[in-house]
Amino acid sequence: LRLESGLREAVAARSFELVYQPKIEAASGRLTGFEALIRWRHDGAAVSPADFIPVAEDTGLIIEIGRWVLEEACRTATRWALDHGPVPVAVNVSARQLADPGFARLVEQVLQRHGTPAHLLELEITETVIMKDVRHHLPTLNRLRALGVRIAIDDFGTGYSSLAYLRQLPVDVLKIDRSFVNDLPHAPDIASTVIALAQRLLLSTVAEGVETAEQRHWLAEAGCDCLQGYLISRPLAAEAAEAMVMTAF
Ligand code: G
Ligand code: G
Ligand code: MN
Ligand code: NA
Repeated sequence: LRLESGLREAVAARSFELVYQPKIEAASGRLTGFEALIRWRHDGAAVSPADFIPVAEDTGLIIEIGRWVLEEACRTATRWALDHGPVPVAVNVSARQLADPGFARLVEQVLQRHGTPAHLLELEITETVIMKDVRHHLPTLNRLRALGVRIAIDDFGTGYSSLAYLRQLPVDVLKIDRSFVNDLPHAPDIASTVIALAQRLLLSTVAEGVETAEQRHWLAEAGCDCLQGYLISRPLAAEAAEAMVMTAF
C-alpha cells in the first residue's frame, strides 16, 4: 500500500527516469539500438520495476506510467536522430497497456507529437502477454504495425507460442529469453531452435542477458542477429547512451 501511494505521487510528479541498454549487431559489434528501461527512486532508494510494475498493473497506474515511458522514449529517439543519426529505441509494453482499446491511437499520437519516425520505435511485448489472448490483441498489433512501428516478442521461449499463430502475428523480432542465453554454450538446444525458427519466419533475433564472451561467440556463430546484456553494457543514463550514439555516427 505504501508502494501504491508512493507510486501515485511519482506519477503525478513524473519522478521516473529512463535508462537505455544498447543492443549491437552480433557479427560486427555495430550499435543497432537501445531498450529503454524505467527507473524509480522512492524515499532515496531505487525500487526495481520488477517490484513496482506489477503494482502499477494492478492499480491501473501503468496506463499513465506507460504513456510517460512512450513519450520520453520518443522524445529521446527524435532528439538523437536530429543531433546524430537514427537509432531505434525499444519500449516495454505491459498486458494492461496492450489491452487498452486506445493503445494504438496513443502510440500514433505520441509519434506525431514528437515527430518520431515510426521505424525508430520498437514495442517489446512478452510472449505470455501476446499468447494469452492472441485473437483479442491481433487487431491492435496490426494497427501498430501499419503505423510502421516494430514489434518484438520479449522473453521468447518462456511461454507457449502456437507456431501457427506465430506465423500470422505481425512481429519483427524474437528476443531470446536470458535464461536460455544463460545456458550457453553448454546447453544450446533452445537458443538454436529459436534462431532456426526466426530464420524460417524471416524474423530477426536478439539475445538478452549476454554476460560472457563464450555466449557472445556462440551466438555470433549460430547466426543470432543482435546481442544485449551486461557483457556489452549495463543500462545507461541518457547522457551516456547519447555518447554511444555520437560515436556510432
Ligand atoms: O530493468 P530491469 O531489469 O530491472 O527490469 C525488470 C523488469 O521490469 C523487466 O521485466 C522489464 O521488462 C520490466 N520493465 C522495465 N522497464 C519497463 C517499462 O518501462 N514498462 C514495463 N511495462 N516494464 C518495464
Ligand atoms: O523482461 P526484460 O527482458 O524487458 O528485462 C530486461 C531486464 O534485464 C532489465 O531490467 C535489465 O536490467 C536486465 N538485464 C539486462 N542485461 C542483463 C544481463 O546481462 N544479465 C542480467 N542478469 N540481467 C540483465
Ligand atoms: Mn524487454
Ligand atoms: Na526479456
